[in-house]
Amino acid sequence: MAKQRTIITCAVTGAIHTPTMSDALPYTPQDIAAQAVAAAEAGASILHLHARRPHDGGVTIDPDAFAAFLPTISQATDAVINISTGGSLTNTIEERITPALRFSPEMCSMNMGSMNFSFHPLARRYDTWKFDWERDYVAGSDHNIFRNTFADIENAATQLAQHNIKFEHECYDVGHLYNLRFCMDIGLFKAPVFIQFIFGILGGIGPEVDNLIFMKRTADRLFGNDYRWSVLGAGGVQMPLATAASQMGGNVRVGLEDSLSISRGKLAESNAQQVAKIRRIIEELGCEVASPAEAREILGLKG
Ligand code: KMH
Ligand code: ZN
Repeated sequence: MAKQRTIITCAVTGAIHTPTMSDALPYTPQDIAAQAVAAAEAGASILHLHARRPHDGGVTIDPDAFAAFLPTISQATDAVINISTGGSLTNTIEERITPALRFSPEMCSMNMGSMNFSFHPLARRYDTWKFDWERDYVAGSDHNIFRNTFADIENAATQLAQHNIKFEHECYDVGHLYNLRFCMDIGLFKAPVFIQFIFGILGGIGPEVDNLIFMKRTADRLFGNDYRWSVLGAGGVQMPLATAASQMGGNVRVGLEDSLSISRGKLAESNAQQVAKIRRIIEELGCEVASPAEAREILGLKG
């Protein structure tokens, strides 16, 4: 019997962590490109990308900032480009989709509900030595509401429809699965969909394996064979939940967007180091990692 092929997505820099938290977090276009290429060489077949301001590492949704690294990545690797439409918590949906509209990548994210957005206390277990969690993630911001109303989702889906982009449907809680089912029923998204089950965000479902099983069981009921899935654990649950997902037949997402650590109390040196670690675990446990061509086939990408 053919071995299961597991797709590794690497989320290279994101919009949450700041360069003050880890020297490894890339924020110049050169560093984002170099780390993305190294992650692909280590086994990531999808690269989930945000842009940052080169002078201070702050988040930007300016398409020109994406233009500063996308060609370098595409020339150096065959990996699937997945552009974030999450932007930052202060951007409107209209602003957040401008990079995807301009570059028409094979994939982009699609966030499936509004929520409070912070890191979950249970996901701190590797990271407590380093961060002031109250300041950095929970209390310090007036902007920790992540807005993704049905109107926002419809707006984004309608504008992006003509580009034939495969969405990474970001589902942070079980209700978001029902939101996705509803949006499919009214014709906004076509089957099969690709769902990212997200754990470790305070405001979403808690980061326990029991909840992963619950999300999977609910998705099975709502989508039947009409979905593929992956797991993202933020913070210290990144590797444990990715390992569990790979053993349940799912795909995985790692990268410095989601966790700055490589193991308990130890910062990761790079995105590639996290990719190499989860690849080793997946292979040692009897599965194989999907190539970019295999990821394209599994997800039915436009190529
Ligand atoms: N930061 C992750 C928890 C997006 O870019 O649209 C989810 C994410 C969202 O990657
Ligand atoms: Zn993202």
